[in-house]
Amino acid sequence: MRKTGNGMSRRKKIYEGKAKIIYEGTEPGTVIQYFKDDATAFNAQKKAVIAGKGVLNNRISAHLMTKLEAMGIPTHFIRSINMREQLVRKVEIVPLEVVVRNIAAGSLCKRLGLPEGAVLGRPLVEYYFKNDALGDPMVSEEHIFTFGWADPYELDEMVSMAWRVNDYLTGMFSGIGLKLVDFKLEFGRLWGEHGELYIVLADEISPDNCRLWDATTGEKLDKDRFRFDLGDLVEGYQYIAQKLGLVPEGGIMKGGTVDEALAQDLSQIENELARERRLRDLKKGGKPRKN
Ligand code: ADP
Ligand code: AIR
Ligand code: ASP
Repeated sequence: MRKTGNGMSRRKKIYEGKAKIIYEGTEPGTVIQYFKDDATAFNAQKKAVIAGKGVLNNRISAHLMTKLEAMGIPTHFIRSINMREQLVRKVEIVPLEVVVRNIAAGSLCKRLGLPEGAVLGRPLVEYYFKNDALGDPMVSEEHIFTFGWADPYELDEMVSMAWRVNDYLTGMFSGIGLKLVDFKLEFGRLWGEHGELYIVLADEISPDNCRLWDATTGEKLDKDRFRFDLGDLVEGYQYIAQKLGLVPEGGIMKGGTVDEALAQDLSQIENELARERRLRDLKKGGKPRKN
């Protein structure tokens, strides 16, 4: 395949969303997620391009998906391709956004008049219908079953995975001085060799869809910096990546742009973990994963 100037192969674009482009994958049953620098908020009413955001989200999401997979949560993630792209299993996206909240913020405060920062008595799981034209309205289990967006088995799987993701990520972020306030997950359907259905974690987990606050200062480090014009969005994302040990102390930005050589180098590390996972499958005597 011919390469374009920015290292991307020419291939079929399947979909372009607000933050990512989906390309046809290099193997059957796969797609490539390309992380753009575009930032949008409030259903794309607010837009900007923020250098470095895509690279950092690609890196952070690849890392978190790999960790979750190692914890036994099935994900779409296969491997990192380069600093902006990752290969994932192609899934049929369940048209729901599953939001888990530990601390009141954002639309929950607006809807119920709660003070921002109130710690919830227990994690709260909410569902939103994934539909940009309608502004992703909040829906109940009854809506989900009535309109057939997911069946009770699928919803059960999604909710139990969402709780496990919350347990794991809350602990992990707390260990590096960050508070996981809330996050949004998307899930997809995958069918096995015998037609069996698997629900897997899809899309991305990054500061674009998690609220993360510094545990000591309370500083917001996520997309709220963009939503509410707090500035320094990429610095917040980079700080999270540094805390996770994904980028060096000095960061990956050089004079407002990404240090491409460094970012490219770092993007290969996650592949080592994917290789480890394949080796584990082989050791267990199971069928090795193709990817
Ligand atoms: P949006 O569509 O909300 O603007 P993005 O810009 O992030 O969001 O676009 C990525 C799109 O790809 C989303 O609609 C998401 O549901 C979808 N997607 C995520 N993971 C997969 C996958 N593994 N297979 C197919 N589609 C996916
Ligand atoms: N989210 C929801 N829709 C899109 C996104 N990114 C995420 C937010 C926040 C959580 O879901 O980033 O972490 C709850 O969002 P809100 O706006 O409902 O308070
Ligand atoms: N992701 C949505 C948007 O881009 C909502 C948000 O993040 O505020 O508009």
